[in-house]
Amino acid sequence: MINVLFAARSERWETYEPALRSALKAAGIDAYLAQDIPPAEVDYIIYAPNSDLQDFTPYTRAKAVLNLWAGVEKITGNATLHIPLARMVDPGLTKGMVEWVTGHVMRYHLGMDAHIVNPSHEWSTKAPPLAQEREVVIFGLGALGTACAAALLGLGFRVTGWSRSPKSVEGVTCLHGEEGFAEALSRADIAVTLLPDTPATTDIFNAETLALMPRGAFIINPGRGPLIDDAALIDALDSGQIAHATLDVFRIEPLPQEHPFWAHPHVTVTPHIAAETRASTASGAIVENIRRGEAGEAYLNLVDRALGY
Ligand code: NDP
Ligand code: OXD
Repeated sequence: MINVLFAARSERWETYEPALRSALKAAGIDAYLAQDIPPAEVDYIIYAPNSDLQDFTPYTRAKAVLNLWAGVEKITGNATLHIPLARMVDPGLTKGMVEWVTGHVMRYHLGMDAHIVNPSHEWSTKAPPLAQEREVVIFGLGALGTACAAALLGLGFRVTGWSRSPKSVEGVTCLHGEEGFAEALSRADIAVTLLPDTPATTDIFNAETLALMPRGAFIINPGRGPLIDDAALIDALDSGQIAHATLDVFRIEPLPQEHPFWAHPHVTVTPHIAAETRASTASGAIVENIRRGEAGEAYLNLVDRALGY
């Protein structure tokens, strides 16, 4: 029997408890699962970075921390954590992100706003271009970015992806590293930012780099707020360099009422709802890592603490 501590916020327990129990049962793992277990008796910690648990020191027997979130920026710097940390890759989360990203790309591509809000009843017969005439660049070609790339390719868009290390994804122009960044920016009629928040990605979209995008480009950011220099984005929106931005994530969340993004005519704010971890599918991912830990196999989706993701 192993002891599995559920250390995410207690309001998540009701949803996760039955899903985790059934995934543990399906995997044939005999586990005591609870929200409160003496720290020295815990084998695995199911975690969310907004948990009250911030000091891992007393968890002397724990083998791994299994994060319910894809983003790990709030935990990678925790100096009390010395055991493996796995991030969330959940089919439900991925599907949600694909749907959200595709919807917002299509809004821009089809110019939907012009017809949804048309107070002067303008009869403009200019049809939108076909997707093949538009390039979408996905910054971050990981679990989520790659799935979004596949969906957008399926709709006919030209798709470029940018990552830290070299990648090969069928149908996608793959660029990487600093040397590929300027080219990726220059191709981005629509930019989708699915990078993690790390020291290397902070303010990566700033005055200098936004200026390298095609004039009138669109930005969709479901990644993390600090990827974008807020003031530089507002300047770029005011000058028309960037036509519109859809932002789901922010440096401070909830986005403060006085933040200029709320009132900016060329910004759409969504409240960090692009995608969420779904208990039914995420529990399978968590339990697979517990199974691996018990079998002495490598964990899936381990975080590289030095890289920060
Ligand atoms: P992954 O770790 O699978 O992918 C991250 C991608 O970013 C990889 O392609 C990686 O490159 C690339 N990358 C990282 N650092 C750099 C860098 N310095 N330069 C260039 N590329 C870099 O993450 P996911 O796809 O699962 O998630 C991405 C992010 O989405 C999460 O970190 C989180 O912040 C956000 N998110 C937001 C949600 C929301 O609701 N708004 C929901 C879930 C996640 P490489 O492939 O070479 O490693
Ligand atoms: C995540 C998120 O990181 O919801 O999973 O942003």
